[in-house]
Amino acid sequence: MPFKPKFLLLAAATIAGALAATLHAGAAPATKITSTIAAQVAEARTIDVTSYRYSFEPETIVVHEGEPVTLVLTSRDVTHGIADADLGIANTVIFKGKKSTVTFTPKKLGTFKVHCSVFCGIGHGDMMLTVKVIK
Ligand SMILES: [Cu+2]
Repeated sequence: MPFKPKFLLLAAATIAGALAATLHAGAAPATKITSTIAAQVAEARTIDVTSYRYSFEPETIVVHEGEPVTLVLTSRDVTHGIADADLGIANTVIFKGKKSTVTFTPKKLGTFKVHCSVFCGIGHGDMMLTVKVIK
C-alpha cells in the first residue's frame, strides 16, 4: 500500500499529541494543588485563645476538617500549655506576657478535649479547651 507509511506517521503524531495533552493535563492539577496548599498555609485562619487558671477562653473553638488553623495563645497568669496528638497540636508552652502560636490541620471529625499540658495549680486537671472539628 503506497499510503500506509503516511497513515502510520499520522497515527503516531496523533498518539504523541494525545500523550502530550494527557501529560500536560496531568501536570496542571498538580501545580494547582501545590499552590492551593501554599495559599492555605499562608492564610491559615487564626483563633486567639487566652489561658488562665483554670480555663481557656473561649472554652470551645470550632474548626474545619482539613483546614489549617493557627492558635494564638496567651496567658493571663502563669505558664500553661496545649498539646493534642489526635488533632496534631504540637506541645506548645504558653508563657505569661508572650504570644505562642501553633498551627495544625484537623484530620478527624469530632469533639476533642484538649487539656492544659503544663501543671499550673490545683485545678490543672480540669483545664481544657474543647475543639469541635466539623466538615
Ligand atoms: Cu495547667
